[in-house]
Amino acid sequence: MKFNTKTIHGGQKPDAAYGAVMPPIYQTSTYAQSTPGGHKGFEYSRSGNPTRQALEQAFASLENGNYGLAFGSGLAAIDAVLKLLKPGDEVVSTSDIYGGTYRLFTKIFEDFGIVFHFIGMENADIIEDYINSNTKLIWVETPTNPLLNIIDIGAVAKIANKHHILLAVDNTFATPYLQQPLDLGADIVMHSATKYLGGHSDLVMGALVVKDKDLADRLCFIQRASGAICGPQDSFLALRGIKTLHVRMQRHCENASVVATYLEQHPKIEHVYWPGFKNHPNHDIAKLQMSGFGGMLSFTTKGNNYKEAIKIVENLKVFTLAESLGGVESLAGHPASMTHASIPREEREKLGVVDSLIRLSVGIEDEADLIADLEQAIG
Ligand code: P1T
Repeated sequence: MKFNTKTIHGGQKPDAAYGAVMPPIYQTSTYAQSTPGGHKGFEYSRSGNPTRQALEQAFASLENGNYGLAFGSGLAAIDAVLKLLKPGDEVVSTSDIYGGTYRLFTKIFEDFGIVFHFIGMENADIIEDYINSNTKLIWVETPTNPLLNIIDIGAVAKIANKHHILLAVDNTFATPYLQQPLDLGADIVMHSATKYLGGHSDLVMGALVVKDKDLADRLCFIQRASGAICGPQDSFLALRGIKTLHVRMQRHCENASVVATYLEQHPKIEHVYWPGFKNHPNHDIAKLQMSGFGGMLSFTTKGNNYKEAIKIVENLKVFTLAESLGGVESLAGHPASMTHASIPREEREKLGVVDSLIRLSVGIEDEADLIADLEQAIG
């Protein structure tokens, strides 16, 4: 099945009971048993729920995996991956990552004895310098949040494979429409399904997809034992959102390209971070491993003035000033004070998350309205 058909049919068949075309919302915590253990495949909704199961199969289908798992948030999904580890284990992670991921790693899992190395991975070879016999996981986010760096998943997978280390890729920004990390050699693909997969800013959810049965069993055990699952209503909403993923992503990519090109020539703009530009440091890798450049971009204004950046995001009218991304509506954010505030200033600025950085999640509105809004806000 081609991707644009999988979004609509992947993992979904008409419901066995009445032929409902959309998986019904099985709003139940438990299931009748005829005798202890005598059930019809579901016994308790933390362990499994038919609506969630349909969604998990859809996740697996989109990412060319064999097993999908749905969680109550993206961070709950990341938390489950980290629970594969033991005290003393080491993780090599992309340095430019979502602030909440950094906070989970450094404020929770470091206390449990996991050691993290945060490094720029634009040149994958550098990863080997941080690998030792304790290294168990490489965590990659690409494109990165918020600076749209691109990491060569295939090159990192070769290193992970050579050293028998798990490779997990946060595919939130790209979505499986643009990039399929399992096909490039990753072991685990992770999503904040809150974003493009859901697509309508109406739910918070996480996803994991893997190919390997043993890994799936271990993650499934963690999902059930820790219990950070999503409910049937949200599962239904995500299934509905996924049906238009391909058409939404097409428009997100087109609009982001128009906005990036507009900002690039604006006299008040210092730099535009967007992997579609030929002079983006890893444009060639983006072109190879992604089928488009996505709907996200960031930019800085000349003079790196905090107050000016805040004025711009406050002045926007079609773009809404808000955390999050990936919905049909355009959002603007100020990473240093919002999504990445949990990264210490010094670390943040070293990465490039400076005071004048503004991040845009370009929605699927008419491009003329988006440009006019930026024009009046930037001045
Ligand atoms: O918010 P949650 O569903 O828990 O997902 C966390 C997460 C993980 N990975 C990436 C790349 C993310 O962007 C996020 C969440 N990000 C935002 C809320 C944001 O505005 O950047």
